[in-house]
This record gives sequence, C-alpha cells and structure tokens, in this order.
Amino acid sequence: MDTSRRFKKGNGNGVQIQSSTNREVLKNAPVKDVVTAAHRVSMRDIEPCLFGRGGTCCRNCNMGPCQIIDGVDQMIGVCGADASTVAARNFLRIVAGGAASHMDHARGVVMAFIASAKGDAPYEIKDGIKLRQVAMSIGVDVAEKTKEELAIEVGERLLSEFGQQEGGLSFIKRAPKLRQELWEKLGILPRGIDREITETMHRTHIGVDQHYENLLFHVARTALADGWGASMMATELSDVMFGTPVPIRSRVDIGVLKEDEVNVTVHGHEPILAEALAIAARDAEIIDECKKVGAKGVNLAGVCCTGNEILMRRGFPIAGSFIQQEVVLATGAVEAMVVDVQCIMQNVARVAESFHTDIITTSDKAKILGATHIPFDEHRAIDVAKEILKHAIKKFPERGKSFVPVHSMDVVAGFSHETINYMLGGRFRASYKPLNDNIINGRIRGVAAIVGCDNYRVMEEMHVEIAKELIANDVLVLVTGCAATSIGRTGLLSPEAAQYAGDGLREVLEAVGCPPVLHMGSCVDNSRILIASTEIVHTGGLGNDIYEVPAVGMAPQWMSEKAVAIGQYFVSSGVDVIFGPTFPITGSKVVSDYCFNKMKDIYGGSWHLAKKPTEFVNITIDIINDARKALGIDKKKERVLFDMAMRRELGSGVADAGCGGHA
Ligand code: NFS
Repeated sequence: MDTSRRFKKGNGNGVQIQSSTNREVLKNAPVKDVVTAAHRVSMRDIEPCLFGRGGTCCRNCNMGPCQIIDGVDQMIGVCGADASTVAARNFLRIVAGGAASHMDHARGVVMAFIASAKGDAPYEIKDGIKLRQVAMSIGVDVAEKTKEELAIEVGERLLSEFGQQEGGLSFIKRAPKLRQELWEKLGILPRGIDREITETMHRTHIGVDQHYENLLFHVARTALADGWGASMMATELSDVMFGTPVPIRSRVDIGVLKEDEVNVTVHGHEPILAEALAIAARDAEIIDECKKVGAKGVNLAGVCCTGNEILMRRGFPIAGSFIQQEVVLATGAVEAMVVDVQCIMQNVARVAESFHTDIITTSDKAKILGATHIPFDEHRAIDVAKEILKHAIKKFPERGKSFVPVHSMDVVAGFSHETINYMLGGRFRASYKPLNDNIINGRIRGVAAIVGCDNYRVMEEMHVEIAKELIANDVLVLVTGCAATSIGRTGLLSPEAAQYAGDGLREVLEAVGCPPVLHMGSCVDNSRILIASTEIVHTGGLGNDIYEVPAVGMAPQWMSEKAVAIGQYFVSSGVDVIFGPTFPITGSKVVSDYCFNKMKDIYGGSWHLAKKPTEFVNITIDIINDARKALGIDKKKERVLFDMAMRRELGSGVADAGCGGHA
C-alpha cells in the first residue's frame, strides 16, 4: 500500500515528544530515528476528520458511509438518520467497546478466581476478610464455609451474571439506595453483562433504534454494567486473590530499567499474567538461569495498567505509561515486552525489530504480526510464566548498546478504598467519618479524580498542572490508570508533595502522612472510587446520594473507548465528569445539549468539555463549590488547628497502614 499520501514528506520536525525522559531516551537511543506515536501524530498530513471527531460519520451500512451535517436537510444519512441518531449510535458503540474490554478482562479474573479456589490454578485466596465482605455484600451466606467453598460460590454467582438475561447484577446493590431507585425508575438497571453489549450492536444496526434519548439510556445501562458490574468484579476478586492494596513505595519512569538484570516489561491489563510473572521472577530456577548468562536477576517492570496492577499490590516499578511504551523499547535494554490485551500499540513490534528485544504475545485474542506467541493458560500459570522468562533470559547476551536514563521518581501507591477508610479513619474506628468531617469543616474543599490515558495529541503538562492547581485549592486528588503514572513521574505521588497543597488540605495530609494525590490503581479500579463515594454517602453529612458529594471526575488526555465508558458510569452514578479537548458527540447539537446539560437533571451529574488546564480546574472548583453550597457547608467555619492529641488520633492507623512505608 502506498502510504505516502498519508504522511507529510517531512521528517517529523517539531514533534512534541511528551515527558523529558522520553526526549532523553530518543536523543541518546543506540538506534537513531526510532519512530513513535508522537512522530506519527506530527507526520500525518490529514487533520482528524471532523465528522468522525464529532460523531456524525455513519458507516453502519453499505449505503454510506454517510457524513451528516447537523441542521442541513440534504446532509442526513441515506436511510434518513439525522445527526442526533448517528451521534448517539456512535457514542453507544464507543461506550460498548470500552465496557466490553473491561468485561472480558473481568471474565478472565472470575474464571481464574474459580479455578484457584478449586485448586486448578496456582493463585491463592489471599484476603479472606475481603472475600467475606464481598460475599455478604451480594447476599451469599458465609456461615460454615471454607474460604475455598465461599470463593467458588461467589465466583460462580458472578460468572453467571455474564450470560444472565434478567434479574440485575449483584454489585448494583452496593450503590446508595436512592441511586438504585433512580436507575430502576429510568429502566436502566443492567440485566446481564454480555446482554447489554449484544443489545448495543443490535440497537445500532441500520434501522433499529432511532431515538437519541432511547439510545442514550442504553449508553447509561451499558456503562453501569461495566462500572457496577464487570470492573467492580475485576477489582474485588483480584484483591481477594492477590491481596488488597496497602500503601507501598515504588518508582516510576524508564529509569527503573536495569543495566545488569534481564529487563522484562509486562504491558497490557490483566493482572493474572503479571502476577504469575511476578511469582516466577523470584523463583530460584529463574534466578539461576539469569546467573548463567551473567545477569543478576529478572527486573520486572510494568507498562500501562498491568503496571498499575503489580505496582498497587506488589510494589513493582512502572517503566512507562501509554505514551512511553515505544520509548521504553528504544533504550535497547529490554529483553522482552510481554503483552496481553488493550492499549498495546502495533508499532512496538517495529521498534523491537531494531533491537534484540522480543515482543511476546500471550492472549489468543490479541496477536501481533512479528511477535512471538506464548499462549497464557491460568491453569499452568507459573509454568507458562517461567517459559516466558527463560525466553527473555536467553536474549540477555544479545543485548547490544543500550541507554537507560538515570531518572525515575519515587511514588507511594496502594490506596484502595479500604486503605483510605483505614488511614483517614484510624486503626480503632476505621471509617470515612474523618474524611467527611474534613470536607464538612472545609479543610478539604472536595475530591477530584483524574483518570484515564495520556495522549500525544494533548499538551504534556495537562495532568500535572491540573493536579497541582487542585491540591493548592484544597481539593484531594485521586488518580488511576496512565494519568496516575504521568502524574507520578512529576513527584506528586509522594508524601513530600503535600507542600504544594493548600493550608487546609496540607494540615490533614501532614497529620496522616499521605500524599496529596492518591493512586487508586488501574482503570478497572475506578470501581474503587464508586465504592469510596458510596461510603462517603453512607457515612453521613454529605447528602443522601452520590450527586450531592462535592466531587468531580475527569480524563484530560483520554484516548481509549474505555475512558468514555468509565466517564459515563460516573455520570450515570451522579458525578460531573470533564473530558477534553474533544468529545465524540459534538457534531450533534441535540446530543451535546443532552450530555452536557440534560444528563445533569436526570442523573445529578453530566458531561463537561474543557481544553486548557485552567478550564478543567475552574469547572471543577465551581462544581465543588456549588455542591458545598447546596449542602449548606459553604460558609467559612472558624479554623480549628490540629493540636497534638488530634494529630495522634488521626494518625493512629497510619503506622500500621505503613503509608510512605516500604518498597
Ligand atoms: Ni485506561 Fe489502562 Fe492507560 Fe488509558 Fe490504556 S492503559 S485501562 S485505557 S492508556 S489509562
């Protein structure tokens, strides 16, 4: 195929390479002219299509593709579909694409969970307390059952919800009561996980659902099946199997690669593979194999959300976020990049060709031309993991010139919703009350979640500028996904960053010794934020439903469909969500008005659009201030400075929680 039309003749001069480490590696890489996504963005001759970007290009049948112009009669689809129908249909397919990724991920976790409980896979039931809590929350009787029996019952119940046709999802019952009633009244309670995806494809086929509002209700239902269904299953069962995260120190950025060890980066999403590699990397046989080739051991480092999974639970370092995946390989110091599913750029295989690096695919659902395929099977997880590592070890003697940057940054991760409960609540009375009290008394203005991807089309400083400005305004920031890694690279995930916080927030942070930006995990772990919000509601003083809590979500550098699914389940749960710089429905005025305004009346939270960091911050603070006003907590209260006794009381859980603790 002639690609010359698709690229400018130029050599990508003026390329905006994000992250100073990326720039340093590309400058010093042993192989020059490594082409990354940043170069491809700058080389593309054609501006992104306005119809595609605004959601009004329909290619769901072969009378088109039809480009629709809102308000122009002759520019509706050949079938008659107008801009609102097409934008709503496309939006639904985006949300379903994202949700399906989380759902298939969750299915894998649940199946591995059941296999482990039956003794057919090598993972344990590490957190028995959480298993009982999860079981009770979905109405499974815990009495007189072994851990394994209970795990099988919980696992099989949840697995059945994938193919279920009617009856609702178990975890929905964890939402505040008023929220559940609202979903029921609107007729959007998800019925079965796979059913909502199949129905999406049906509704969006030519000639089926033609009413934008009806389509947008199914958008909400599909997203809820993700957030309060699949993603929550993935997080909760992974915690039970691999351990619920507690604060843990580690490092992020490309400098975590090591000159004298076999560098294996694990990239993708599913913790099942990464956990097996983490266990195998410590195996005596593997360490022996390393010594035979002159390496000290295996240095396992994460990329993208797999990285977040093993960082949160095991403290393994993260080599890079989404935008760093090609640059990590450009160091020439990686023996193997092991991938499973999602967010893996096809170009990693091309970059690897210039080095001794092997790309190892492990999922039969996701193969890459030019990669080595070693299929992962959870039943023989450790054997497969060892096979993969031995493959990588053999590559070590072939490593040629390499360049590993010195820089990596200290982070503290591991803030599960249980940890927040424990840290802010204290050892003896773990509860969200101190957090609620500090929001009510105004030391903490509110909470903002910065989630989702990083993206070469967005200015580099976006995440960090927003985070810094928010904490300076006493907003506690929660992060997940690649946003967490990109903010982590700048040092804001360490307790020392409390110095950037406003006076009120800093007082609280110093009392408990935690960072102003709390890393809550991978993208499926956004479900932790749903549970934390519900806990805040149940604790009292901040309203009776999630929409009343002074909290905002945002994905300022989103690129994946999964981010949109996440945004929508937050909106449907009552949270205001800001995306930017573009949003894929803006080609229809009606759908824009619905998403940006009407959803607020329906759900209590809606979508918002912002481009610059200041816009994200201003919208967030306005929403939080409005929520405070509605709750009647906007009046300035007399400041009570923390005395020693209060600090001791608030800090009583911290020593054990080990915030800022150990690697
Ligand atoms: Ni979320 Fe994580 Fe990263 Fe975006 Fe991709 S890895 S699941 S989609 S790019 S945060």
